[in-house]
Amino acid sequence: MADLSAFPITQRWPAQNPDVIQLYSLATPNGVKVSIALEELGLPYEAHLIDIGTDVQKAPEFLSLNPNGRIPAIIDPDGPNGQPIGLFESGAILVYLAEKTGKLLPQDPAKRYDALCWLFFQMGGVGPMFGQFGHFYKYAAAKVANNSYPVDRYREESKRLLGVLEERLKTQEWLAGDDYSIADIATFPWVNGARIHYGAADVLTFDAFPHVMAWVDKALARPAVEKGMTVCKIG
Ligand SMILES: N[C@@H](CCC(=O)N[C@@H](CS)C(=O)NCC(=O)O)C(=O)O
Repeated sequence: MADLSAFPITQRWPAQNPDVIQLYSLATPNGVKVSIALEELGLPYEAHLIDIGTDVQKAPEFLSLNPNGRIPAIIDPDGPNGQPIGLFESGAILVYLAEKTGKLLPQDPAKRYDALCWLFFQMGGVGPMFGQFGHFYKYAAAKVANNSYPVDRYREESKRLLGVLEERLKTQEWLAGDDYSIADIATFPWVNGARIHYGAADVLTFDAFPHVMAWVDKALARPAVEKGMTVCKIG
């Protein structure tokens, strides 16, 4: 049985089965990326629900795994050289899982880098911009009731990013080309999240991006996605 005692997070969220990947997450657009990837890859894992609404992600035990105090994070008891490894940042976790299994990332070097371009486009663009848009449009709406600038800025930037995705998906079935990859897994939950969490399909003019919406629906229809979206869900 794997020894995870070097990871203080396991004191607060004990591993029932320390031999499988430990997932610390919540079913947010960043959180579901990892549960979807684990389901797609068929890797055994144990999920620990981290309710970020209670700020437990800022507790010392959680910070010991992710000093940035955010979900998702994982421990793989069977990491490089068979040693346990802890990881945070959803993009890094997706690359790790893809490389561990040799799946969800093209083997061909040029195609692999293309997939990484789209993965980082999500990490540096879609995630932060959509996240700020959702913050001002929904969660902090009362605080900016007299100032439309934050909503205007992040709404327009989110629409611009949707336009970039639309152009790509006019000619490619998936973001990295022919094959579904971690670039898709990183990105479609954010577009879907704007719809279900922010109720912003109209304000982000989703109808103007038909290829993006068809791609989201195609991803959502995958059984592993359906399952992955329910892991670490509250209620
Ligand atoms: N770049 C990080 C972002 C993670 C992130 O922002 N997670 C949010 C939930 S979607 C979170 O944990 N928020 C809690 C907080 O900010 O305290 C990643 O992709 O893993």
